Amino acid sequence: MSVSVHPSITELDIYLFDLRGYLLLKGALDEAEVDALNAVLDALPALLPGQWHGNVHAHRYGTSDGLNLQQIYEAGESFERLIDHPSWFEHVKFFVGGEGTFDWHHGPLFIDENFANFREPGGGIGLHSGGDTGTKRNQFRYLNGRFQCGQINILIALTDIGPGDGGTMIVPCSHKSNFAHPHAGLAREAVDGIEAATEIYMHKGDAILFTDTLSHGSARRVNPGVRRIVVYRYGPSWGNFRHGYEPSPELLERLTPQRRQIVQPQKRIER
Ligand SMILES: O=C(O)CCC(=O)C(=O)O
Repeated sequence: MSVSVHPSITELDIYLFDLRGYLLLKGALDEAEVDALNAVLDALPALLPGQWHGNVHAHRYGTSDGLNLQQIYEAGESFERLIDHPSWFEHVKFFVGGEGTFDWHHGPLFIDENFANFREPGGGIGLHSGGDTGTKRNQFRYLNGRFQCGQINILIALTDIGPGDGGTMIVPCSHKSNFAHPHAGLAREAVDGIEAATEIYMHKGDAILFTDTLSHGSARRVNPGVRRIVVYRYGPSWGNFRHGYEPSPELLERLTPQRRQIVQPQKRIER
């Protein structure tokens, strides 16, 4: 069976994603959308890791990566719209793939993690992932004429990210690497100066679409102020939550059918 290619996905998108493991989606969100997302974040109380505000959970991965607000799609309609945003939805569906196969048993996609991240001066995250591990959960795969990737990330800038701001860094093509980068490791806390890694500068509203297999991390933020990003991670509909969260009944109630299916692909079986 041949796979359908949505008209918004160009031959160049396919070529570059396959080659480099990522696409930069310039202006994925417009100014009004970015302002609305920032307004929601501004209105939230300051939270410490482990605290909840409604159905949003404050969390950290390490010591330097900054605060994450997990389950951020619970924070309001402007975050709900990101679930199937037209700037990336068809691309994500295409690269996760699975159309017409058992992978689509419960629909095309599932979001296993979604969060806003606040990166303060001094913060960063070390280089992680890479094709060498063969990890199935986030694998990059192109087989028999179709993409079948385990995890596609959408990382959206909510602030401008330029030199000194602690931009996302990637090693282009490393989703196909057979060897671990000798300088990889979260213990390094930032990717600055690591051979072959490039920093991606973004205007607020730009997004990076990337296979999670790609070696990635961020530069250390040295400028004053806080970098804000949002990350939604998509995989096949049979996936499970990275951290064991559940969508709230209120969220499920107010979502459109398409969004509800991405947030909770499998219907609960009543006894
Ligand atoms: O903070 C960043 O720019 C990188 C985010 C990251 O490492 C991830 O999403 O896994």
